[in-house]
Amino acid sequence: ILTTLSDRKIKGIKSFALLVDPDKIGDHGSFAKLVAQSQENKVDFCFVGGSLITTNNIGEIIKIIKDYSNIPVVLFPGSNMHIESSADAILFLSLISGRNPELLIGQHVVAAPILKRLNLEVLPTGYILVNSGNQTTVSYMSNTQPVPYDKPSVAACTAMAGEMLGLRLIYLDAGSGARNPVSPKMISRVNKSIKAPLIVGGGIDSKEKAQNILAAGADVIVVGNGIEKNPDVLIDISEKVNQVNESLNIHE
Ligand code: 1GP
Repeated sequence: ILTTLSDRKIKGIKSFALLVDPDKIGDHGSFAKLVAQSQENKVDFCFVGGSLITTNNIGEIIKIIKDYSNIPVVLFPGSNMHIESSADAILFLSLISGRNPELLIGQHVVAAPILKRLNLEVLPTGYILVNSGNQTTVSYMSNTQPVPYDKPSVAACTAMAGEMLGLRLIYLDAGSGARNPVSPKMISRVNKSIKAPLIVGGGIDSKEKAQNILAAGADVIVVGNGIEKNPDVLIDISEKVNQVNESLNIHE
C-alpha cells in the first residue's frame, strides 16, 4: 500500500478511502450493499476504526468487506485494542499535532510486538488534527490541542518534522463530523512542504468539498459521516476522484 500510494502521488493519481466507523454501520444487509457499491464505484481503501469504538465487531466488519469486495482494508485505530489480524494494513498513527506521549509513542511500544507477529502492512503515519470549529470525538479523546484552523504554517512545519522523523504518510484530519474540512490553503501548504502522500479527512460531505480538497493537493480523501448520512455522496465523490484520475490519462 505504501508503494502504491507513493507511486500514485508521483503520477498525480488520487485515491478515495471510505471510513467505516464500527459504531455507525447499519445492519448486515445495508452494510454489505454499501461495500458492494464501494467496489462498483472504485473506492480504493476501506479505513476501519475510530478514536472511540463501543462495539466489538471489527472482525465481522472486515469479513463483510472481504466477502463483498476486494478493497484493501486499512485499520484506523484509536488505540492498540483496535488491532485486527484480518485487515491488510494498519495506519500506525503518531499524533504529531499533539503533545500527548501516549499517542506519540506509548501505544506504539505496546503494539509493536503484536504487529511484529502479524501479517499487517504497517503504515507509519504522522497524524495531524486540525481544529474545525466544533469539538470532535477525536479531539476530546486524544486530550490534545489541534492545530488552529487558520495556521497553515504550523501544520506544514509539523508535517515536515514528521517526514524528517521517517513517517511515510501524513494525515490531516479535521475529525469525524467536522463542521468544516481542513482549508485548501492548509492542504496546499502542507503538500508543498512534504514528499510523502497526503491523506485528508474530516467533514468532506459533498462533491464540491472533495473537488477543492483534491485541487489543493490531497492524495487520498477520506469520507465517513457524509456517506453515513447520505449514501449518494459515495457516488458523487467517487465520480469526482475518477474524473480527476481520468483527466491524467495514465494507466497504472
Ligand atoms: C475522520 O477523516 C475521517 O477521522 C473522516 O471524517 O467522518 O467527517 O468524513 P468524516
